[in-house]
Amino acid sequence: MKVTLIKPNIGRMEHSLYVDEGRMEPLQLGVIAGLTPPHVEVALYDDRMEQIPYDDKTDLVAITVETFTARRAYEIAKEFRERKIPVIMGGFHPTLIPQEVQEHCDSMVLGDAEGVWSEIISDFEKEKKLKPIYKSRPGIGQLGGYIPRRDLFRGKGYLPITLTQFGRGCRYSCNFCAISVFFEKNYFARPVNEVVAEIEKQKRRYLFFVDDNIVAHKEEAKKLFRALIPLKKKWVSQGSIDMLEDEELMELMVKSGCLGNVIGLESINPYDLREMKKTPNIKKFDHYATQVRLLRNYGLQTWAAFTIGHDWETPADVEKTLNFALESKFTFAAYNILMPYPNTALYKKLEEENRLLYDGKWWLHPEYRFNHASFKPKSMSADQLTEAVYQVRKIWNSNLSILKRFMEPRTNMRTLERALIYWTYNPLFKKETFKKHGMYFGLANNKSIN
Ligand code: B12
Ligand code: SF4
Repeated sequence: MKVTLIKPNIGRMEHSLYVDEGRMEPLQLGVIAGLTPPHVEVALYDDRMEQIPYDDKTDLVAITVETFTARRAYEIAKEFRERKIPVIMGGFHPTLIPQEVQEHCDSMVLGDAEGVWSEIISDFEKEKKLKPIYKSRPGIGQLGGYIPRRDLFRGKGYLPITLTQFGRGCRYSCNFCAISVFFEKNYFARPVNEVVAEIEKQKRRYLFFVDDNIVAHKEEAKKLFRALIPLKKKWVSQGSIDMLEDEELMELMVKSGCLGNVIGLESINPYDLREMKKTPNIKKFDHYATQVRLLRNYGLQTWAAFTIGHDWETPADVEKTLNFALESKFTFAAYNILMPYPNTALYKKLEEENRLLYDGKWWLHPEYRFNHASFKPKSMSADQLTEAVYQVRKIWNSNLSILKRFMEPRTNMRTLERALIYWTYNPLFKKETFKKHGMYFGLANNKSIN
């Protein structure tokens, strides 16, 4: 038996192959390959930089689907199903909106693959067919020490950083976040010894813990950080800003080799932060002055993440957010237009208020373009929001801004290694940001996915 695993891209440039130069290893496909019994042959194709060989012999196709890649995933599935190859889908989008996904595949997994993948393989081997739905608990996360098959990533030109995970989910429930829906506001941490064993099996010095919030359970995080110290690795992750309230946690984090984290600052307006239920950011709010000072003292290179388009936000406020980020000299920043992901509290609110554009399904709409507003904001128009965010990205990524932001002695200029990280990734992220802007989902000239 042969299983073909596929990571779809967001879209394509007309008919040509779109090459994502900042692509990272698709960890979920490595995990699924690791769960697959050794007698089953596994192939992996990544639509972000390679052609999918639809006519190669295979028995089953497994596609990972995010909301942004759903349209392209359906196109790929259609090609295989026309060739009578069954398709199974899993990932965030199927779990968020199974009724839609079901129409485009033969079978799907809700939750994590770990709980059901061996049953799927055995059903297929015995019956040559699958149940329409397999339900698994989300958050099990490689329990039992499954090691992702990283050999499948070789030669595909991924960034030289190993993706791994310690915890899954997050206890907070920010109203726009797909994570809190997928994991039902729960957090799960893997046993530290299994994570350490996995890290020791790979040779790279740089690691990316893809956790949604690596400090979601501070005591568990401390256990991990203590165990990382002797490994002498360098790592990045994502974490909520309340990490800074725990001095012991931060000192261990730095000692264990942390270079910096993606931190969801979201907004500098306390009304918007309250409205979106960004609980970790609201306590003793002083416009992040304390947190920016502490992050610098710890020498962490922060990737500040903002969501733009909240109810109280005007174009002038978007500019204020940019100025704050520039003054803070963050190493990287993401200015994401607020996106109503299916089944989130934000989606339901905008739906009730009749503010969703693109028939309420921007991810499927043939006219929707990446990084465009998909709902009617309250304090500006949808076009103004799209344009404001585009301008902010232009200024943030300008050569002058990159040079000025570098001049931060405790973070970006701290060591030669930090400077190299800064100068390698800022130009790369800049290039990718503008390459993807305005991209249609799926094949640009494909108006129908059915
Ligand atoms: C690392 C990461 C990135 C990396 C890229 C990673 C890569 N390999 O290329 C970067 C930073 C570049 C990135 C970019 C973006 N990301 Co991202 N990313 C993540 C993150 C944090 C981890 C992904 C991961 O490796 N997880 C570990 C694996 C093991 O878990 P998993 O994917 O959930 O897979 C398990 C199950 O879902 C299931 N499963 C998954 N697929 C399949 C398939 C089959 C067949 C089966 C059976 C089971 C199955 O089993 C797996 C094993 O347990 C996730 C959040 C998360 N917790 O996963 C967000 C996440 C996937 N990203 C998200 C988004 C929005 C984006 C962006 C669009 C952001 C933006 N505006 O630019 C971009 C573009 C994404 C794209 N497709 O091009 C959202 C997607 C939301 C949604 N509803 O789809 C998430 C969920 C974050 C969030 N807070 O909402 N991302
Ligand atoms: S803190 Fe981050 S991961 Fe947790 S619910 Fe909020 S946005 Fe999602």
